[in-house]
Amino acid sequence: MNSIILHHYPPSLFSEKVRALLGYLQLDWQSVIIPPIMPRPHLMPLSGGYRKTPIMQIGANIYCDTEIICRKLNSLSDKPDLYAAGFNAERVARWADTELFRTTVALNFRPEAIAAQMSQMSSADLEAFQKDRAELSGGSAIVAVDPTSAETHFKSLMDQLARSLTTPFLFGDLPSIADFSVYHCLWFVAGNTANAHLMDPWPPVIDFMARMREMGHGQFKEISAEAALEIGCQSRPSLSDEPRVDPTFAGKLTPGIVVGVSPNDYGRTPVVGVLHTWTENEIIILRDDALASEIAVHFPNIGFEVQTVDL
Ligand SMILES: N[C@@H](CCC(=O)N[C@@H](CS)C(=O)NCC(=O)O)C(=O)O
Repeated sequence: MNSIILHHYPPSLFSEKVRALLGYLQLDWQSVIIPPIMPRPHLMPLSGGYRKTPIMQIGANIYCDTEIICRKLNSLSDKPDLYAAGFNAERVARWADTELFRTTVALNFRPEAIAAQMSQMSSADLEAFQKDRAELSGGSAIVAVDPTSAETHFKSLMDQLARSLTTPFLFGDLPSIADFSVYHCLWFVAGNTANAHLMDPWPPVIDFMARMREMGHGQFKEISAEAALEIGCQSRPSLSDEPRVDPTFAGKLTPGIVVGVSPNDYGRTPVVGVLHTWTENEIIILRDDALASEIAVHFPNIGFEVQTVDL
């Protein structure tokens, strides 16, 4: 079986969600450290232009967005189902990945927090980083939360969270997908020396973070971006199902039609390919890449837009 490859970089909070999940699920994986800004010349032939981080690769199957990455990892593990807590856990996960995420980014982008975070960067690197993120957001701010309100919101959210943590994890004695989404946002705040103290007044949150951190990142080895691209070139997509496009979600679109799939928030570059699958949770397109040959690119249904493309 082709192994799990994660394309990520250490300070990426969404990558931390997946690293922690790999630790909990005890799945072996291979790590490709990508640059925190574009260009990523060995990854784009695999992802078809999707530029957010992380990206997961299994042979010639590419998973874009942690929502679909986590579902896939859950399906590969013998551990209890992370989605067993049902709709509420999935909604809390979605809330954390959007609203809590925006609040924590606003906190970490306050001037004093940026200074703490970027102190190792040269001014040229900082400028390149800011230019890259402006491109990512299409010129507007990724996060439009006022930094002062962000601190107040964060404190209210911590208060609510502390009162919800009456069990080791948010939905009981075992982790659910919600815990990983909440964890990566708080990990981002905890990792910033100017903001780490903000959680101190809530011991249940601190204990929760310690439990999550103990999961580690599992067993992994580093490989190069070139080696990962070569694996993609040498593999063929593994798709268990015949094309399955459910009209409930796809409307009039049918398998075989050429579409562009893009996130509906930021980093909106469409990935173009032939529609293969569109179900309640997943969209899969097939791409023929000049460098990487045939690649199946997987996206979650929620948070993405699909447009037909005239070639
Ligand atoms: N909804 C996406 C969000 C991913 C995301 O925003 N990742 C940040 C890094 S933590 C990113 O892509 N930053 C720009 C980049 O790495 O190019 C997911 O769940 O994977």
